[in-house]
Amino acid sequence: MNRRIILRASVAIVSCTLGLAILMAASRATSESATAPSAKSAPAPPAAAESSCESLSTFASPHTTITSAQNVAAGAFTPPQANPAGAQAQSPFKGAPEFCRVAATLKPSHDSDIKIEVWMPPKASWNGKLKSVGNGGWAGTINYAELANALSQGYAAANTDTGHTSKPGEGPDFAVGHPEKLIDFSYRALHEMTSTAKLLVAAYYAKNPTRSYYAGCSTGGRQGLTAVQRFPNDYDGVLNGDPNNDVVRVQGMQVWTAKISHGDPSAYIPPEKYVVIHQAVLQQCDALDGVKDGLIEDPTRCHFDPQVLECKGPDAPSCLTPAQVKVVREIYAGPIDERTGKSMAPGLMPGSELGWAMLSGPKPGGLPLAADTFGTLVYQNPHWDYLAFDPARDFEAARNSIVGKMMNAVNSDLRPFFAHGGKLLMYHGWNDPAISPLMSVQYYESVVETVGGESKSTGSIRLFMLPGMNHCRGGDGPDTFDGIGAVDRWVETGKPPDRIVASHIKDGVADRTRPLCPYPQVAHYVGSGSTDDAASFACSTP
Ligand SMILES: [Ca+2]
Repeated sequence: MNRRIILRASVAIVSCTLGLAILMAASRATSESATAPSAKSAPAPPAAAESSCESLSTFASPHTTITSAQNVAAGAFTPPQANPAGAQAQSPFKGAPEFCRVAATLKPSHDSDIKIEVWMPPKASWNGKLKSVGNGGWAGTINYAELANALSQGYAAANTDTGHTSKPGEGPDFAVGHPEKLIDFSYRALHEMTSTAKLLVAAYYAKNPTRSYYAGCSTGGRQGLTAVQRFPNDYDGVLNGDPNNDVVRVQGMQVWTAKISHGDPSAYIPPEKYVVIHQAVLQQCDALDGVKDGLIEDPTRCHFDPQVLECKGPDAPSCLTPAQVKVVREIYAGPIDERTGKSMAPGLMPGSELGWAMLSGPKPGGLPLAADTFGTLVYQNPHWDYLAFDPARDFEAARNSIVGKMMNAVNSDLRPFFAHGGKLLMYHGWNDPAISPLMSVQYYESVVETVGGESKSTGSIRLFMLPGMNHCRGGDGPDTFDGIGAVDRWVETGKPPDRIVASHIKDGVADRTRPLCPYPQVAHYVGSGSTDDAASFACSTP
């Protein structure tokens, strides 16, 4: 696996000079954005009359080229072959209504090549609002599935490939020698897309969108937090899940977790043992919340010590060797500076064990993304070896690199976004095996502190933690909820969501519902009624 990563990284051969050029572009971009005036796109003067879809092919705007504008009949859209198989498998297109599909290319810099699509339902079925959707991984494709979902919800919808074209699994090689493309990926493409989408909506309907929302998870979560931090006037409401916004610490934790799992063969934990560890965790912590249901409502109260699983005799499938016990402890604890003992980033939570193959399994799917961040972007070294990862040295290097200076979105001062009524609804799965859920907790708490305490923040930002949910979706916990609906009601009424009902879907049927509660509240069983029914639970502070 190590060899595989080195081979992948070797595609990108970057000289030190080139790296310096990227760094300089990064710092220039950062300072430009810091001093730039409010990014609010001037309200477009709507056209006097609605436009036909085809007439949008002559739509004119600076550095914008419309490549296609045509009506698509209900259910008739077929995504291109290049779209990730997962998006096609969901088949959200068959139920999509007819729409006007506009594709455009934006070139805000000489090296930009930002593809965007804006999908607009007929005026009679349009809810009057724009919903932008985010991407995953290194992006590089249009997220057709989420465009179709937004369309089916009544929104005009927008998405961008973030300025480069990638096949699934490709890393950040697009950025090598192309600092402007890394700026586009980091924050510019989404902002440019948003401005252009608003103009296209105004031209098509002869009416500005009454509200503009954004929804995204993982990389999409980073994109959403980037928007509220850098371009606070772009959106009225943002739905933000499992964000990779602190790329330095998230991907540092990922690389480090893979290193401790694979560096010492005697400490490697066969995936069959994940179940053993998970069962031991549940045995100790499931009932702490008053309901034995396979879910840990508040894993921060679960202080599981894997010592209880240490083999009494030789290694066996049902126990852990002392070296494995140590690795399990470290996975929960997260990376530390080995010299000072200082925590560099939070680890994974008790309850997440069934997903540990993501970083600790034989072919950790989450590792290439993180390893490319360090190998290609931080060190520009095709021979960079994740097994030599040193938290103290490598977190610092990442923070001082283009990753920290340009991709990171950790500014906790959201007052400009809140000042115009912007609402930020964050969520994170407690069982996320890729991005520590405590990253969202820490960012949320930093915003609360920065804006002056909970009384100042509670009307503008809320965090909902999902017990038993994996990365963005899936897992034993309820993971299906109307997040954008909650954002919309919040923006329209000014009343923040006090609970959101989520469902666990099995074979197309909801077999369990549970309220999600605004952090730090958790759901408590009221003592009567089905424990699979949200009505039997109340939100309260522990
Ligand atoms: Ca429980």
